[in-house]
Amino acid sequence: IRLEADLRRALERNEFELHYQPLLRLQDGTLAAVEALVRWQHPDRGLIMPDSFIPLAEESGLIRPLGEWVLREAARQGRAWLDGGFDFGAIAVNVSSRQLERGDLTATLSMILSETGLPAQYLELELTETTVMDQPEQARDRLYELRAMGVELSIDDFGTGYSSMAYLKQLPFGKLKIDRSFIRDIPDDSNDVQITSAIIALGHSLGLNIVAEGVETEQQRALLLELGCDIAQGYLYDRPLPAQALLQRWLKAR
Ligand code: G
Ligand code: G
Ligand code: MN
Ligand code: NA
Repeated sequence: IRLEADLRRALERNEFELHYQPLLRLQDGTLAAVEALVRWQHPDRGLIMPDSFIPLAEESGLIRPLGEWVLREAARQGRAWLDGGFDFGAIAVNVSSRQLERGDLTATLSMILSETGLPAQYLELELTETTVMDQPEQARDRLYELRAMGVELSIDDFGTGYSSMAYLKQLPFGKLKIDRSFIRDIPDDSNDVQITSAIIALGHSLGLNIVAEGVETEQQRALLLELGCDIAQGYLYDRPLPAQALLQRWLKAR
């Protein structure tokens, strides 16, 4: 397969779509946000998951046009939900390091928000520790520009990379998402319970809202609530869903 050409053609033919997974407040079970996750609806091969094409899109540089499509589609959908009177909290979009390093992300985003009419406070950007640590100085300036526009910033997959707390403290993040590898074996694995508990305490001390990813069981939910975690995301609640299914299952009229 000529994947780069395939991806390019898929963009032209509009074969990508976004699915949305709910994030719930642990205290009261209300919807805090939805995470947009891209899928490729291939005419012959069916639904292709991002793990099979995001790395290739990153290597080839196509992640920039694809990432821009994702941002625009998420903003369009958010605006449509607002117009329909539906409360979705905010839409979180994953941003790869190739998008951040370009330097025009703020301008692109600002254009997309004005085109679609989505107020910036309804958008969150998820960046991994690795993305941020790649070029720490540059990342800091760009993150401040983005935050100044009014979008929320989240640290994604926290705990899998290496980043110093002293450095993270200087960055304008509002949320920290604990990687699901730490959540998977709680409450049975006491090491993971200790790690999760420490990340929650540390994140709170930096003023961050804490999200647990990959919550699959009622026992995990109960322990996370007890540990003071703010928000949970995972199959216990729902999988990423097409927009229409998310609307029916999770969105309420204001
Ligand atoms: O559900 P899931 O298989 O959707 O996602 C797998 C991985 O692909 C996750 O690590 C997720 O962050 C990444 N991913 C999903 N959608 C996007 C996207 O729009 N942009 C980027 N850069 N990564 C994405
Ligand atoms: O951006 P990030 O790497 O966090 O992407 C989220 C990924 O996690 C997506 O692939 C999504 O489908 C997946 N995911 C979300 N909830 C669960 C869960 O409860 N269990 C597992 N195994 N994966 C999940
Ligand atoms: Mn994410
Ligand atoms: Na993650």
